Amino acid sequence: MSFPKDFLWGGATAANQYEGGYREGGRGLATSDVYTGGALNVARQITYVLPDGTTGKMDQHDEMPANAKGYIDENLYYPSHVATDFYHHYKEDIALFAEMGFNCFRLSLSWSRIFPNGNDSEPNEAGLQFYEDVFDELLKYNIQPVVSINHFDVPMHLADEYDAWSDRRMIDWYTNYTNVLFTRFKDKVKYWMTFNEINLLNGYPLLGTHKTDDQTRYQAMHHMFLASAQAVINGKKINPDFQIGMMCAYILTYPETCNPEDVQKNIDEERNLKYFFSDVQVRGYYPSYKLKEFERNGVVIKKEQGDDEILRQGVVDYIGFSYYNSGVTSVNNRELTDGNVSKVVPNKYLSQSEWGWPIDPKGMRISLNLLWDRYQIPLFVVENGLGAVDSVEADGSINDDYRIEYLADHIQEMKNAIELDGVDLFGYTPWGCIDLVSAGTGEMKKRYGFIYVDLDDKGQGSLKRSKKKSFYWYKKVIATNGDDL
Ligand code: P53
Repeated sequence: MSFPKDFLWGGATAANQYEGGYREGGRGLATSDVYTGGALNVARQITYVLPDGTTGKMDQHDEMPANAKGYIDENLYYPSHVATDFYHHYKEDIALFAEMGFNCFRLSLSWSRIFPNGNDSEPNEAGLQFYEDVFDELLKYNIQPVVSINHFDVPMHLADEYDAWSDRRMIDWYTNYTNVLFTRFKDKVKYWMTFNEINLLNGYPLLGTHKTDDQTRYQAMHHMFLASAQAVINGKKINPDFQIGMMCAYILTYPETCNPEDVQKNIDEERNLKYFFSDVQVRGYYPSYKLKEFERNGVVIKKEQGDDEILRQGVVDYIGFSYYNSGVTSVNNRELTDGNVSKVVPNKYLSQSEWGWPIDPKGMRISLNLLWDRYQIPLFVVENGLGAVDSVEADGSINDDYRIEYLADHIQEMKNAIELDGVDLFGYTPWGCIDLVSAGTGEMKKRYGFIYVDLDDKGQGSLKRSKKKSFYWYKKVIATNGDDL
């Protein structure tokens, strides 16, 4: 026995990186629409306008001026607008997923496609219909949709007018949004996730707040935890069979040495980067280490009566997580290399991707075990993969053996976690199963797909789809339920 018989095999995407059609079908603007393309070591920029009409640009990690509004500069390139155009290619793409043998497909819904301003009193029917058509197309091939309710943006109106998640009213607007989804799609979607990588969200455009300080971020998080818990509670009433999960970027870190100082620092880091979020969403209450940290740092979470009860009741059914790489924690302060996401201490035992991400398949088994040991609830690897430059040969073929090797090694470690450790893992959706825009850099050339899309970093290309070597490989993996890697 390796992978269970009904194991979910598929691929994962997100609206802001894949869907496009940003002004079609009545869709409203989202914060991701004012986010320019960048590159490795070239930060993506957020464009904004001030009330006096002056425009500006800032790095994602900067604070946006309090009165600034997201702004589209016609001379700049914003990769979300067309992305890789799932909006117009969904039938073709889903047919290709079916050909690979997918029995599930992870996508995110664009909140502003359904509520153009985020808090409209009625949903936009054309937006709902688009997703209904997509779900029907998937179900036609017996592919289960796996839905991320919100992935890395918010309707721009909510960010501009209310500073998004820093405002408690967001809970009601998100609840309204999720109630509409749950009611409309109750017989078409079983697996949901409330927020993609909730542990990575900060500032504009991901969280939609103008400020990035701890007080703002954690207050916003409190609202998101409540919104997520409320969605779980409501969802279960609408369909008790729903499986509603959290989604966490599993940033595995190792202490650099056996120096207890490194080990303690690593514990702190792991709590800060990920466990705080899963502890709240899986256990239903704030962990003591975080409450102590808030006390020390003067962070005061404003709660209302009943909040604690909602958190307790709205615990998630499963943990969806992304796993790409591992990092190293060290108290030894020396020059660090830039892995594009965070400054990382190099791990001499591991090689790196072209974008500086360490490649660590064994870390997949370790991560699965750490999560399983801590929580004892079902796990779903909803992202994993290698971002790499692909070249198209003269005959049109794309020989991405590096991607096959990366994925095979990671799947082998998932198998080990199931076979050797008894971890309850029920699905795998590798990231960007069809090429899409990179979240970190906004590039097209950082590709993850089994399916190639003809588009470059400036938005030039035919959008034509073609199969890479890994397409045929993954098809065989699925056909043998993971036995033939
Ligand atoms: P890209 C950083 C670290 C771990 C996961 O990332 C991350 C990020 C953001 O860059 O995001 C997830 O495209 C995310 C996807 C994203 C994917 O990882 O930067 O859920 O939206 O595309 C890969 O190579």
